[in-house]
Amino acid sequence: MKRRKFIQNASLSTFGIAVGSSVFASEIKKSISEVNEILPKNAGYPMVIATWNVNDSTAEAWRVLQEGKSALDAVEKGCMIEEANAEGQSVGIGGLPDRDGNVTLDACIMNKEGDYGAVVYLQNIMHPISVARKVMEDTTHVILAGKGAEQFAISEGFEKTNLLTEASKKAWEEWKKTSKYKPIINIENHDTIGMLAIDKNGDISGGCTTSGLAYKMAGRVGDSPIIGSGLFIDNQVGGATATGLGEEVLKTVGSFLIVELMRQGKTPQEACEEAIGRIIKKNPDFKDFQVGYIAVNKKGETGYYSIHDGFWITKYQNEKNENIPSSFYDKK
Ligand code: SD4
Repeated sequence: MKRRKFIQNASLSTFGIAVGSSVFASEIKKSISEVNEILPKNAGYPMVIATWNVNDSTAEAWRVLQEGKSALDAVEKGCMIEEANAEGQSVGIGGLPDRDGNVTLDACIMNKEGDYGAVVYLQNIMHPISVARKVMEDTTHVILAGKGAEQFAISEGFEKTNLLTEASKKAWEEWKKTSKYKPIINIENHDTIGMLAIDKNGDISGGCTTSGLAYKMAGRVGDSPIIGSGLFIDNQVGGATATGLGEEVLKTVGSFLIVELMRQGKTPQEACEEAIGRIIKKNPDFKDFQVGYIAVNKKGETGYYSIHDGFWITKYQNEKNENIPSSFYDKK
């Protein structure tokens, strides 16, 4: 019925254009809105999904997508919100330092062409995600580390910033009293930000940014900036990103695994569950650490899964910016 009405209106509109009448112009508008009604709703994109409860980040990415910009722009801008949030102690400024008191940041970004850029062990720069993008777009390399990454950032106009806030310094001084290294599960319900977006053209990009594990050894690099581990995008298939104990994600190349499982026909949810399953199989001691994955396929269908309770994701899709608790393996 609707389709017939649309066809009638469409032919009226064609005539309207010919005679230039405003009555017929309004018919054109009506017809366009009816086309939109007929086309499948919930195509799944544009959309953004991120690890943890980061509504401001997903809202920013969504805003960028609504401007018609690329998924790459969206994930960069979305990640930057958390990097600049001094209250968050696991990303960007305010991140908890390594055991020597230095805040060192890891980040990477991937675009729809499968290009990749990353910075590891970057100090004194607030937006590692943007430096990673510059590495991808303006150099012939894919990863820059430490001092070299910092020098590159400064040469690109990034400002030097002290990333160790009073709160993080205090927490580190408290930790030093025992100096016991133990990964903290679901730190303050907010952790590494991994973000995946699909723009209006259906193209996928992703970003991942973190200060890594609190009180890590100096020089330690986690999964977040490493292609295939903390993040992987294949624009033909989908994308995945990780949070949690990076060593375990690295050993199972988790994000690449998830994308390959989706390529073989698994849903994003099934793929995330299998990637967590691989970690569990290797680790009888899985009770002591957390890993969480999120994934999206080309249709905008999503999946998320973690080892333990407490992992949340934020999804902005179909005009709704939602925090959703992830399902998890360890039901106790
Ligand atoms: C890392 N995966 O450096 C990151 C940090 C993280 O829980 O997500 N911590 O291992």
